[in-house]
Parts: sequence; C-alpha cells; structure tokens
Amino acid sequence: MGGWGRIKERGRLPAVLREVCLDLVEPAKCKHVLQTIKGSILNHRLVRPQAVLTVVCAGPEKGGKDACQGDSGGPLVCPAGSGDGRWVALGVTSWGKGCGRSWGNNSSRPPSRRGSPGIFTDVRMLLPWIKRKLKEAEQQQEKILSRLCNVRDGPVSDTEGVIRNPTLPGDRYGNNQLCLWSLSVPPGYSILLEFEHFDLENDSYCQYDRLTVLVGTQRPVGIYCGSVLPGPVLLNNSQIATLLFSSDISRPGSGFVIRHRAVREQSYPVCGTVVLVENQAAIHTPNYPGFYSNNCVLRWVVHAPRGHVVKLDFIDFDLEESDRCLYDSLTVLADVGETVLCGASVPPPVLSYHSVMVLRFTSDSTITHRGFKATLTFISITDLKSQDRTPIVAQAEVSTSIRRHTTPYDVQQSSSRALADVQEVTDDGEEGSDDEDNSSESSGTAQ
Ligand SMILES: [Ca+2]
Ligand SMILES: [Ca+2]
Repeated sequence: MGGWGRIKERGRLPAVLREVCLDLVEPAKCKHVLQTIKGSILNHRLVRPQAVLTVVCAGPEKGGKDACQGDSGGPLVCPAGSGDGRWVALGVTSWGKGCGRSWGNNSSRPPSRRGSPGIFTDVRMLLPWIKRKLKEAEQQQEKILSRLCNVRDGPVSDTEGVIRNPTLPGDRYGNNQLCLWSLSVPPGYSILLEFEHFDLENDSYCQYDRLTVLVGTQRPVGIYCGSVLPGPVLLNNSQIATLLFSSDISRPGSGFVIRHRAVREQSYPVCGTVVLVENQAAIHTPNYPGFYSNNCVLRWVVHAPRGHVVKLDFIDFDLEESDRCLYDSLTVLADVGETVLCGASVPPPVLSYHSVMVLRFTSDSTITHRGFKATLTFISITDLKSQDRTPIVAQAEVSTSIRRHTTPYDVQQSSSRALADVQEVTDDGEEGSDDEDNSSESSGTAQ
C-alpha cells in the first residue's frame, strides 16, 4: 500500500510518498481480530457481525508494518499476475487500531492496548457500486454537454459536409454556448476547411465569442472572431481536427458556415490556406520558382515535437522590396517577437523559442517576384544548449530588410486572430494530495 500518512503512531507526516509491502491476512483471521477490537472502538465504527466481509486485512501479526493516520483513501495494490507488470487495486485504506501494533494476542491485553492489521475496504465488493457511480457520472456529463450546445455538434466522419451555427440562416447563435465538432478523414487525406459565412462578436483577442480550430484535439492552429471571412484552412497530413465554438452572455453574431472536405495530400499550397507542418520539410511560395501571385496570403503553422525547436533555413529568397516590407513580406512568428522579411537577399536562419513557429506570406496587388524556398528542421533543446544560439538571432536583427516588433503578435485585419494564439499545450497537471483522514486511530505507512 502507499500513502502520505504518518510514519508511526502519533509520529510525523512524511515529506515524500511512501509505500510498504504487507501480506494479506486470511479472511477468517481478519474477522476474528475485528471481533477482538469490537468493544474498544467507538459506536460509529462498530463492527457488526456480517455474513459477508466487506474489508480485507493486511499486515504482520507482530506489527511494525502498517498504514497509519493520513493514509485513508489510498490504494492497496497487488500484482495482477498477468506477467505484464500490471498492478490491480484490491483495497482502499480505511482504518486500523493504532499503527503498526501487534494484534496476535489482543485478548490478553486491555482494549486500549490492542492493535489490528491495516483494514482496507474490499474493492471487489465495491465494484458494482463503483461502476454504477461512474455510469451515473457519465450520463450526467452527457446531459450537461448536450445542454451546452443548441445546434447539432459531436463527431463528424463524413468526407464532406457543412458545419454551421445557427442551424437556420438569418438567425443568431445562442449565448453561453460551447459546441465541439471532431472531424476525422481516412489516412492519406487532409482536412480542408472553407469558410462560407463568418460573423462572431468582434474583439481584438476574441475573448467573448470565438471559433478555435485545432489539429487533433490539442494543437490550436487558429482562433477566429469578427466578421472578416477567414481564408481556407488546409490541415496538411492531419486526419483529425477539432472545431470549438464558444460564446459569452451577450451580443451573438449571425454565426458561421464552414464547409469541410477530405482532400488528397496537397503538395503545393495555394494562396489563402493555412498549412500545418508537423514534419521536417521544405516549404516554398505558391508556383515557386515561378512568380507568386498578387493578393496572396498563405500561412504555415509548424509544430516540432516536444523538447524541440524549429529552425528555418532559407535556400532562396526574392520578395518585392519595400520600406518596412509593407508590400510583400514573409513574417516569421516565433514565440517572442516577429521577424518581417522582404527584398532579394537570402536572410539568415531563424530559430523558434519553443516548439511552434508560424510563417505568414502576403503579397499586395501589384509586382510579383520569385518568392522563397526554405527548409524546416527540428532541433532538440538538449542539442541546442550545447551550441550558442545568439548569433543566429543577432544576425537577423542587423539585416537591412528585417524589422522586429516588440509586440508578440500583431492582429490581422479586423479581429481574426488566426494563428495568433498558437501555444504549446502542456500537460503538467497538478495532483493534489488529500490526506484527510476520518479516523484518528488509523492508518499510515509505518515501517
Ligand atoms: Ca457574445
Ligand atoms: Ca507586390
């Protein structure tokens, strides 16, 4: 068994989680010892003679090893015996008479000096109840979820279709909504999202109403609000996508209509798309080495594996030169600041600070050039620490056609903050320990 309980009776609480190995006590013996301490325990914990024992006892007759106060609720586990290293929970630490006392000769001692093995609730007896409770919780959850969204949401496996909120054109979506669609397409296909209508309450940070597009279930590639129709989103090499819509208490918009399609892997990105890159690859402007088109917007969202950063190396670079790169530009968004590039000299490499890099290529309505070609590689942070990364960034700052902003991400026209809030999703959940014990003379990892 394991727990955070006292190390010995009335002893101190340990600073670390402790475990102790206890042998199970035969049920008949367990029942007998419970009878010997029956008179010494308070009424509310009276052990009534029962046909079926709902507890298991564990711990040596001579004492010395036991659960103690603070361990209650913790697990008593045994090897599953299946040979695959799995353990099963057999008991839940419940109570005991003192901690680590001997209990073999209880009858010869006054009630207050008697002891007991560790007494654990028998999980096998509780299973039907546990399962019933889990099922109830699940049903409750489903009920809550179905109330959260008043249009049809949920899994979408059709290779083509429309996702909309509200259901009827001309209506407005509801307030206080949380809708979630999970799209899946067969292997070998990518997901293409095309926005046919878009109108969500406008805010620079989309903090009131928003639509979030995620790759898989965790990686955001775009957060949208406002009424500018977003360009298509092509989730390259991704068979799963999640659309999450939420609205606050007021000012609903007329909502959105999004056409989703499973498309064959597309090697040449087209203007207006968002391309997700999750492998080390070469990227280039549309039509490269031919000239890019006017009025083109194209974004790449690059996710390196955990513990890696993204390095962008330019092979060729030729974008219309202009003061502050106002006409045509490539903006590289790392986690801090952004680098805006244009002109005809090949820029130095750019490193991301974390595992995400976002690139945005834009061209204006006149004069086009050859564009750029670059490679993306993933470097492990461990390797990076052995190198000095400063020169790369420093070089970037002195290049004439580069300017760096101090604001982390600018906001695209109106408030479509597509790609602005890309962030690494961490799973560092915090576990709280609950060492509350309803038994003052109980349990702990006494050793
Ligand atoms: Ca709203
Ligand atoms: Ca131009």
